[in-house]
Amino acid sequence: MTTSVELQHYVSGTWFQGDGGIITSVNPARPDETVAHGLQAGPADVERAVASADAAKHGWARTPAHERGAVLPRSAVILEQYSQVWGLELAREEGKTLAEGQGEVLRAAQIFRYYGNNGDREADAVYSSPRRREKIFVIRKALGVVGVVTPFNFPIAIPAWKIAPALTYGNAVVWKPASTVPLLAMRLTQALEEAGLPDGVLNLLIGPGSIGTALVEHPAVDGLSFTGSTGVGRTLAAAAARHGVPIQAEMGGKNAAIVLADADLELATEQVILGAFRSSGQKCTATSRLIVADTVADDFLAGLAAKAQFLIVGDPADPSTEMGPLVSGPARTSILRGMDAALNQGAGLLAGGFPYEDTARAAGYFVAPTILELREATHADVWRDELFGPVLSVRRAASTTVAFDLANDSEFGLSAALFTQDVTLALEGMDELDVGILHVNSESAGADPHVPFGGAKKSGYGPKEQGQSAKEFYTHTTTVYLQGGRRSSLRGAGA
Ligand code: UN1
Repeated sequence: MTTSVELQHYVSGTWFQGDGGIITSVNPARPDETVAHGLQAGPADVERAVASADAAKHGWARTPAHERGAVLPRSAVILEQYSQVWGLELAREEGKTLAEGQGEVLRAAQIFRYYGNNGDREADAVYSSPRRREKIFVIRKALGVVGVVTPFNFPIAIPAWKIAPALTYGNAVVWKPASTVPLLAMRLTQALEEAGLPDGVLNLLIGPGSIGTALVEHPAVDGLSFTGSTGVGRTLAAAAARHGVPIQAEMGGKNAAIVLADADLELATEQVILGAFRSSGQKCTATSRLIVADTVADDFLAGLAAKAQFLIVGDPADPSTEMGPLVSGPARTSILRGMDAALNQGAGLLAGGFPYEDTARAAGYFVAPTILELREATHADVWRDELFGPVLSVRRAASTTVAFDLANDSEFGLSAALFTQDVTLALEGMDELDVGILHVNSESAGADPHVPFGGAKKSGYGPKEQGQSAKEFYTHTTTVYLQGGRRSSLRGAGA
C-alpha cells in the first residue's frame, strides 16, 4: 500500500547509506509490509560519527545557550507540521495506535519547546565565601560528546527527551536508536537538520546493539544515556564503569496499581486499563501488577476483565483501534511464553491469554489484553519479571499495609498508581511506596517534560532525566573561587 522508505545515516551534516548488514523495519500489524529498509552502519561509521561530534563539540559548547536553545523550538514547529504523517509512520513502524503515535510526535515537540527555553532559566550558582573579597561560582559545562541509545517503545519522545537536554546544555551527540524503529529516528534528525542544527552536533547511526557498546568504550565519548532493558542497561553500565564514563540508564519496571477499598472504582477501572494496555503494555511505566483491596476485589475485577475483553485490538492505523500489536515476533513469543509459564505456575485467567487466529490478525504480532490472578500462585514469575506486554497480574490485599507491601515487593521501583479518595491514605502512600514516580488517581504511565523522570531501586542507574534533573547528567561543574588582586580596596588609601 505505501512505499518503503530508504534508511540513511547522518554524520557531519550528510546523509549516507550504510555498508553493514541489511536492515528492514516492518509493520508489526502486517509483517509482510516493509516500512523502511537499508543497510546498517558499521564500525567505521562509528569512528566517523564520534570524530564528527568531537570536532563539533567545542564550537557548540561555546555557542551561547540562547542560540543553542533556539534550534529546538524551530524543530518543534517542524514536528508539529508533520505530526499527522510522522505519527502514522510511527504507528506503522512501532505498532501503537494512530492517536498515540501522533500524540507522541507532538510530545517530542513539547519537549523541544521546554528545553528550547533553557537559556532563560537559572544556570550556574554563586555561593558566598568564608574569605573576604571572594565569591565562589559553580558553573556548568557540557560533558562533550555523548552517546544516546534509545528503545523501540517511544521512537521519538524518548530520543527527544535525551537529545534536547544534551544539545541545549552544549553537548554533541551520537545517537543509536532501536533498530525496530529507524524511520522515526530519521524524522527527528530531519527536524533538527531543517531547523539549522550545525553539522556534526547530532549524528545518527542505525545499526546493531554493538554500536552502543562501541560508543561507551570509545575514548572520545564522554557520557552515555540509555533507556531499554535491564540486561543491556547493566552491561552498558559495567562497560561505562570500566572506562570511567558517566552513564544514565533507565531500565525495567514492574509497576503496580493499588486500588484501595474507598477508591472511585469507575475511575480506577478506566485508568488501570489505560496503564496496562495502552501501547500494548510496552512502556517501562506500564501497569503490570494490580493490587486490589479484597473487600472490593470481586466486583472490581469482573468489571476490569469485561473492559479488557472488549478493547478493540487491531491495525494501529485504523482510528477505532484501542490496542495494536507487539513490536516484533520475538516480543510476541516471549509474552506468550510468559503467560503460559504463569498459567502453569497456577495463575487464574481473568481475560485474554491468547494470540489471535482470525485472518486480519493472525499474521501480525497481536496478543490479547490479558489479566492473570495469582491467588495461590504468589510465587509465579510473572509477579516479578518484566514481560513488556499487555499482561496484568493481580493480587488481593487484606489491608492497606499489605497492599503497600505487595507494591514494594519488586526489585524495580519506577512508577505506581494509587487509587484512593482518602487524603490520609494518599499521604501514607507517598511515604511508603518506593518508586520514582507516583500517580494518585491516574494511570502509572505518563511524564511531563519539566519534572524529573526516573525510577527508584533497580529501575534506574545514574541521574534522573527531564526537567532540571537532566542537567545533572548532561553537564559537569567547575567550582570557581574568584578573588580580586591585592592592589586596592575602595576604602583603602589611593582607591
Ligand atoms: C511515559 O510513561 O509516558 O521506556 C513515558 C519507557 C519510559 C518512558 C515512559 N522511559 O517506557
